Amino acid sequence: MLIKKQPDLTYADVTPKTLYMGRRNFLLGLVATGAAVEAWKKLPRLVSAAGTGSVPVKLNGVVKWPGSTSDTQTPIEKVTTFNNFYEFGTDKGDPSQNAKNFVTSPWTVSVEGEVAKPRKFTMDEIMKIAPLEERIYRHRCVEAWSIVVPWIGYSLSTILKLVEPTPKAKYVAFESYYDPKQMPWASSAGIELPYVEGLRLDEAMNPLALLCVGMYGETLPNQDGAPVRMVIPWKYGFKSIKSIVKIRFVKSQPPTTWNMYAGGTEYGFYSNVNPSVDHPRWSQASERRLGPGLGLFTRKIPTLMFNGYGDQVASLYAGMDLRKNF
Ligand SMILES: Nc1nc2c(c(=O)[nH]1)N[C@H]1C(S)=C(S)[C@@H](COP(=O)(O)O)O[C@H]1N2
Ligand SMILES: [Mo]
Repeated sequence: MLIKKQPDLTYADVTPKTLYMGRRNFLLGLVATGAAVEAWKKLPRLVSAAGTGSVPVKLNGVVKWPGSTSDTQTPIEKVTTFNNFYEFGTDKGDPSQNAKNFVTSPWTVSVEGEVAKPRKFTMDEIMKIAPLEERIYRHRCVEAWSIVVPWIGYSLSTILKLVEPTPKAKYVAFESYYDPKQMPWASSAGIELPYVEGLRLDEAMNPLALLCVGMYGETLPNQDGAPVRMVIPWKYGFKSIKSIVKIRFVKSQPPTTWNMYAGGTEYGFYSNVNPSVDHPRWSQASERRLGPGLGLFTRKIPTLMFNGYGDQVASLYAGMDLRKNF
């Protein structure tokens, strides 16, 4: 493990190398050294150095979704420089630096498997299938930090219905783009790639599950999962898979990247936000919110069951033991 004296700390140094530090040790380190503030002071430099590749463009005609949270939004500067996107490096500052030249056009998403009408959607088609909505959601990472983001997109169910799932379809499997040439950092990420995720069909059809093409009024920055990603606000952040190329309807529960990690002992398939079920290596009872202000984090707040979206999703899990199905 790399240990530096405080004055030498850089932004990258205070971000988690989960594979040799562990997510919990990262958080403890951040609190213990006060390095978060130091890191944040350096951020403006990182931001101005970014942006030589494809740049987000303004999205017009976006309608305001009525269910948005009134929680204070996290500033765009923090959401776009504090990322988890292991294909582009495992430090929080890596994706904003390393994904600058990520080629996201042309792009297609193949929707296939147990469906009557499999189809490849171009990004142009995806942008026009339904009116784009701005939905301000809380996003709670399993590492116990959280952000509040005005995402743009529409319910995943809209596109799923178009391909007409057969009665055999019980789960939906997602796959991220993976190109070792564009993502040389991926080989040391310590997870299996391409990144894969999955939902039960009824979870995928829940209106809250967002197919996301933008944020803060613009198309997605590369580091946040351009050109199209999922946002599933009642589940831990890693379920919200980025840069999707394939959506496949399947008969049985699909493998997922973080569930495969550590033999499924650390990250469950469901991974619903749940303050009463701790991660084996840390508590999930509270979280650090990234908000406005000089420091990286504004305050520590209690974590809510289903991240506060229980009214809309709790019924999906009626009768299930959420400790067993964590
Ligand atoms: N393909 C891919 N998707 C991913 C990840 C990743 O490493 N690769 N990280 C996940 C995790 S752990 C989180 S918290 C969110 C972070 O999204 P953000 O960087 O836009 O905040 O993306 C998720 N989607
Ligand atoms: Mo996460």
